[in-house]
Amino acid sequence: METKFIESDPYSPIGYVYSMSTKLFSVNSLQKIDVWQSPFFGKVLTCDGVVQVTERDEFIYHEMLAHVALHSHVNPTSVLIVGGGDGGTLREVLKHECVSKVVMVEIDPEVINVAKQFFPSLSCGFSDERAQIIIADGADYILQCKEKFDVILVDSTDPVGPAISLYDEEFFQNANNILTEQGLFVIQSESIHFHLNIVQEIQRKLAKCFPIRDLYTAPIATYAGNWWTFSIASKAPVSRYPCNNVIKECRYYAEDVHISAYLPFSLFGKLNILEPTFNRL
Ligand code: AG3
Repeated sequence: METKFIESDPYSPIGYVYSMSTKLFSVNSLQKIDVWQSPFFGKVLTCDGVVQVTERDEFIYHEMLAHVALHSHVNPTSVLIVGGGDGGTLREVLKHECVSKVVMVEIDPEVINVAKQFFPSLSCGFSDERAQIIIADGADYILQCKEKFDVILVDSTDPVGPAISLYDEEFFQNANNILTEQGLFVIQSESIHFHLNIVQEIQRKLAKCFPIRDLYTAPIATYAGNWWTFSIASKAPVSRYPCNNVIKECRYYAEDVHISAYLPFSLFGKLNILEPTFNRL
């Protein structure tokens, strides 16, 4: 029997309606987590009524979150993922043989359990010996952390509930403090169409903590606003071009995708987003 799911996205002026075959699972933890079966999207994970992952298109988001930074560092060996409990970002990071250690800090253990049970194609990296999974608040973890990372990836929900602190200037500064000298930081930063104020704000806050920053995008059909952005920052100069041969095991990410994902320079002024400081050559 078909059932309708109406998305209730706190920052979007529209709400998508999905035809789902059935609801497979539901649990209340730090947030309300639901797993749905859709005839078109496969399994769908929602948190507090907002779509986080669909089996059909999650690869675009996860590949783009992970691989741009990992190809902008000459030799990334250590990676910290903040959030990312479904495992999709971890799966992508582990494709890089140079990466010898990945720490994933997820605040909600139920997301990990649900991923293990319903999304084996995302959670496949949890058993990798390079991966260390920690259940903690990412903002607290980063504040107390004594080790340094080459890449930090923030894979969170929209800036609501426990995720709000991951979008603070203080969090960006604390992340900067635990990056190696050539380290890179990436955070999913919402859409240009529906969340321009959030994009502008994230870039402004990043500019206070990092001398080098930029903004790249990916088309994501299942996140309302679709013209999705990722904010990337570094302490040391970085180019918009990949600095090593790009990995081949991707369905969306590729060298030309990496280069063309960056927002065209002339749009920063038109959209009132701070000018980027990545090297454009
Ligand atoms: N994290 C970003 C979800 C953003 C969804 N927002 C929305 N639909 N308005 C997804 C986590 C996947 N690992």
